[in-house]
Amino acid sequence: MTDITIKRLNASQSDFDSVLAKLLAWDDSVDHQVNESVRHILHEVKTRGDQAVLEFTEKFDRLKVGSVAELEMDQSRLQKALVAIPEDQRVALEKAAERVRSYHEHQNQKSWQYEDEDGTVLGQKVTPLDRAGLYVPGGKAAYPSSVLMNAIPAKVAGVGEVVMVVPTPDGVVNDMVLASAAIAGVDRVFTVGGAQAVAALAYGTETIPAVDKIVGPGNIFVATAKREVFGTVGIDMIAGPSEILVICDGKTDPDWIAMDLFSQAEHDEQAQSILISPDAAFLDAVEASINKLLPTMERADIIRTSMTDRAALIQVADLSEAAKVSNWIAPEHLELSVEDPEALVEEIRHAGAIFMGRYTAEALGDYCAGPNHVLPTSATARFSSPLGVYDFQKRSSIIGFSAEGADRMGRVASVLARGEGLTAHARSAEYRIKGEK
Ligand code: HSO
Ligand code: ZN
Repeated sequence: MTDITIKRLNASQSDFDSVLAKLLAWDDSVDHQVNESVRHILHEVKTRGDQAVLEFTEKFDRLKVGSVAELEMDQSRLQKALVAIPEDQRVALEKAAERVRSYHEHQNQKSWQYEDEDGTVLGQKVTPLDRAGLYVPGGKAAYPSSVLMNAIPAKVAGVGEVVMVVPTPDGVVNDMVLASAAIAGVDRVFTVGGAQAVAALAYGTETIPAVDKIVGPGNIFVATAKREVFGTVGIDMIAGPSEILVICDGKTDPDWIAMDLFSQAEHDEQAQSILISPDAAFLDAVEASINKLLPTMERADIIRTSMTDRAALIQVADLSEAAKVSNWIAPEHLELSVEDPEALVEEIRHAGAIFMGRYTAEALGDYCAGPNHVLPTSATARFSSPLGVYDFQKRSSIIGFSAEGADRMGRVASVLARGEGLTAHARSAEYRIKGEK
């Protein structure tokens, strides 16, 4: 196996910004053929419901059944999956679910209200969504951990019904995925995938109920379909490839860091792994570890492509400069593999999840630390947050005027309404001003 040469950058080089910007860019161009075929599928499912779902499932997943009801896996089937998987997997899923649940319980939002001096009550009422749809990819991209990460916050939020869709090409079912659905408390599961599943969740069919929001990752067809149905329903995000950024002071075992970089690189060829350190000799040591460990990896081919195309070893003057570069990248995952992570985290402004200290491998966060592993990618951590309970709840404003309040604020509203030329608004407010008619 030939060694990989990883791009080496120095924050002091004159073209650093442009070289890094080029490295961070990834191909997210819209494919018109995909767009067209997704639009066709959405239209068919919207207008022909179950029948279209059956036809597309036969065409794309080679699964022929007489009715969509036959594509539903009931709770007893999920329970069967739970006993079919190896005991250690069931125990690990249950442990992970428990931690994810208790973490997300801390996120639960509460309704609140207050009363001002004239007895007017103002507040905010928090309500969970009635129904959420969870897309789970099929085949090798099916992650049971993602079922937990998407479904548990929805259940903790109090969502009335969580409906999961998962493709089962040729009828091959992933028991670990179904077992995760059972543990997470998913209410209904349909073995439908692709844009047709997104369409069914967005518009509803005779058998598959329409949901209010669709979450979960998927291939280009699923992502395009989610983009198209946004507005009819809510969506979580359109996730880009996985990313990891490690800031290391040079005192962590280079093998640990190499493996942490691999852990995201192995997701797919477009994943991005970056190491920043003030210690040039340490960057060399990690590169040597990478080439020593690569041949031992099951997914060596994916890691090789990902790291050759998109990885970087960046030398900086000190940890403060590392934090600056990291804030510019706004990574999905950020490991602070340093002596004093508490001090460094003060300087971090943009990251999906921050992993503190040498022992906190990002992989633990992917499975069982508790926080969500659905995180903002492609620098969207500048303005967005991990998937959470708040994504499955919405807020209504509460306004309750007393007679005094209606009098006082009615005068303000009246002036503004007349200024806008909206007489009905003005008079509606004026009716409630004492002594006016
Ligand atoms: N690192 C992925 C999540 C995942 N990892 C699932 C393993 N399984 C995106 O944050
Ligand atoms: Zn991962």
